[in-house]
Amino acid sequence: MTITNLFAREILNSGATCSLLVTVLLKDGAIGKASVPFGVSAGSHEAFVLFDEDKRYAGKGMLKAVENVNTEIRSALLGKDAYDQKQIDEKMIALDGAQNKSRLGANAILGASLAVARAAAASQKMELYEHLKTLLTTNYQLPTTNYVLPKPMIVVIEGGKHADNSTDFQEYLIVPSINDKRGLFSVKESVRAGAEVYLELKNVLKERGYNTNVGNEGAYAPYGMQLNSEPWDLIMEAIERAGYSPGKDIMLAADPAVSELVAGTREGDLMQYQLKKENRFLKSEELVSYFEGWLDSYPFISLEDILGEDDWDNWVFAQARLGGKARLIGDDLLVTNPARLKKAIALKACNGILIKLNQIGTVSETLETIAIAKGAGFWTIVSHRGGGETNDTGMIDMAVACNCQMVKVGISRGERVEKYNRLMEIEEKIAND
Ligand code: 2PG
Ligand code: MG
Repeated sequence: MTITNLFAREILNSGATCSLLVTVLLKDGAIGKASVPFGVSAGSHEAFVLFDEDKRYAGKGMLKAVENVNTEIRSALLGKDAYDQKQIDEKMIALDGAQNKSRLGANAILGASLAVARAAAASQKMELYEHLKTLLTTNYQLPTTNYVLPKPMIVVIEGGKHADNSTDFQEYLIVPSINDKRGLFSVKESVRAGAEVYLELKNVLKERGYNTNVGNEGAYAPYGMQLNSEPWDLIMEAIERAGYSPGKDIMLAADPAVSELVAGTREGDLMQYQLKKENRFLKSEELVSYFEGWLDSYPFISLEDILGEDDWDNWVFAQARLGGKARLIGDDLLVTNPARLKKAIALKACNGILIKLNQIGTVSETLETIAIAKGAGFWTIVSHRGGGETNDTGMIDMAVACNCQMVKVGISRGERVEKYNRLMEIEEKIAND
């Protein structure tokens, strides 16, 4: 079905800076709209987000990206078949020409890519997740299977770059019902369990004298936390007080995001990580032992970015040492990039991948990365972004289409709850089909 119009405009994101909203029109009248997020602790190997870098919005305007959609991308895509997502995306990749999409901006390209997918779904009277599932099975040769909905992976305490003077590490997460082999927990029940723990955690924090203001991702960002491991004890208490059993009903996960803590090379070539709260520097191997201590003390299912984005040798060491105790997830390490993922598979550097559409910049490449990850037995976890999120819920449809294990999203703030509300809506739609 032919694309007859395509245009973008600047919108606000959750961080009071900008994103862009792309609209695509098809010959049969179908419309698709999409907006894209970006991260505040973005990895340096991610696809390029084109900001205006002028006086407007503290440099984070997106008028240049809007202009690129309205001129070059528009001319390239008018008249093209919206059902052929691969051709659409390849066209934009070639048009950009740069390896990291820095000429037109991955924000411009992904906005157009996702809007085309939505328009194609609407034209076929399909839900976005149904259309994406068809693309996955036809273009990437994955067998068609029944839907297995992703579990919520909920950020409940945040620190690092996402908050002021909280913890050194970025995210403390809970995962309701991941051990639920008998399928007793629906998405709705998992969301409810997560929200009840989150609400109880507020009481636990207040009793300890901490504030309960929320950070970028809707998690609590308690000011002045002294120890980086303290949140785990508070979360365990909240799980029990909410009437759930840690390790059974609800598991833990962490994203320390330590690429943000790299403090140079103090001794020879060895990388050092700085834990300001604990007033010390750790070498990679010491950091792995540090996190092993967490795994031995609390019921974890996964640890994300426990080493720097280029600390490959130590990822291999960590995977060999910790891989049997929890999944190791690469975010800044892999940046949803098929080439980096293939390297990690070959090296056995981790066994899970965080998926963010804007890290790679097209729908097709995201599907490709997920297909490769699934082929290697990696967990796939589709994630929100911490900097500028929008109300777009495409990430949820992507996770559903590909039977990803989890979706990582905070459970308060409008742009986050929109994602869980979409997941609950999809659960109902699938049950009624
Ligand atoms: C992460 C993300 C999302 P940001 O590191 O996983 O939680 O943060 O979007 O800021 O990179
Ligand atoms: Mg991360």
